[in-house]
Amino acid sequence: MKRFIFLGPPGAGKGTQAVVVAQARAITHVSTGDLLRSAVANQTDLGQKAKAYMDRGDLVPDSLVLGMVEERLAQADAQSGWILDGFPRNVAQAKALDELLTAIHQPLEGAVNFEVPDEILTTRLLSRGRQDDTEPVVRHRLQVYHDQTAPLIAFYQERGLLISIAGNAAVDEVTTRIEAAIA
Ligand code: B4P
Repeated sequence: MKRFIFLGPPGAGKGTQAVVVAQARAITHVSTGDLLRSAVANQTDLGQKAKAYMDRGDLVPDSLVLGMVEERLAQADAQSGWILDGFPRNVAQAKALDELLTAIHQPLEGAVNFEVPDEILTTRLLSRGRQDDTEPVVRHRLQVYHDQTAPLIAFYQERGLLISIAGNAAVDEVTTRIEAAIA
């Protein structure tokens, strides 16, 4: 398999694992969170629009995120495979991704879903200390996850693409579990 999405709550380890798995498979890691943070740091038009949403722990509007992903997947390094880390994050994004992948003839092969209890997520995020990792913002991001992103578990299960991974273990152990599940 060479085209995946990594799904899961904030702090589940999607980004941590996506770096390792993408490198091992020589495919491209596409993190919408990283792309948005870089747009904010560079003060692009997109970054200026996205910043307030990210600071509050809200999802950035679909119209901004979709264009960014479409542009990224058109680049040369994405043609041999990819992991989409943190995208899609709601059903509208998932449907738009389906349409895009059909149009570019690159079907999705697996949706790796990280399962980690909320209390562990909060501890991990507060110790990471990114600008949007304050206690009230983390609480809000978890709520947004449960309301908007968790429905994607059923969405991908219905399509026969869901691969669930218990993510509450050491980083190396989680990598081993993913590699075994997607081998
Ligand atoms: P993201 O950048 O996607 O951030 P995240 O969900 O917090 O991180 P992740 O799950 O990747 O956790 P990580 O590996 O870093 O999103 C940030 C914001 O961007 C969103 O709130 C939103 O505003 C916006 N955004 C992004 N995508 C969007 C989209 N598609 N639509 C709309 N808005 C979007 O791990 C977290 C911590 O845990 C790290 O410190 C790590 O070292 C540690 N850790 C990882 N694995 C561990 C393990 N096994 N054991 C112990 N610690 C571990």
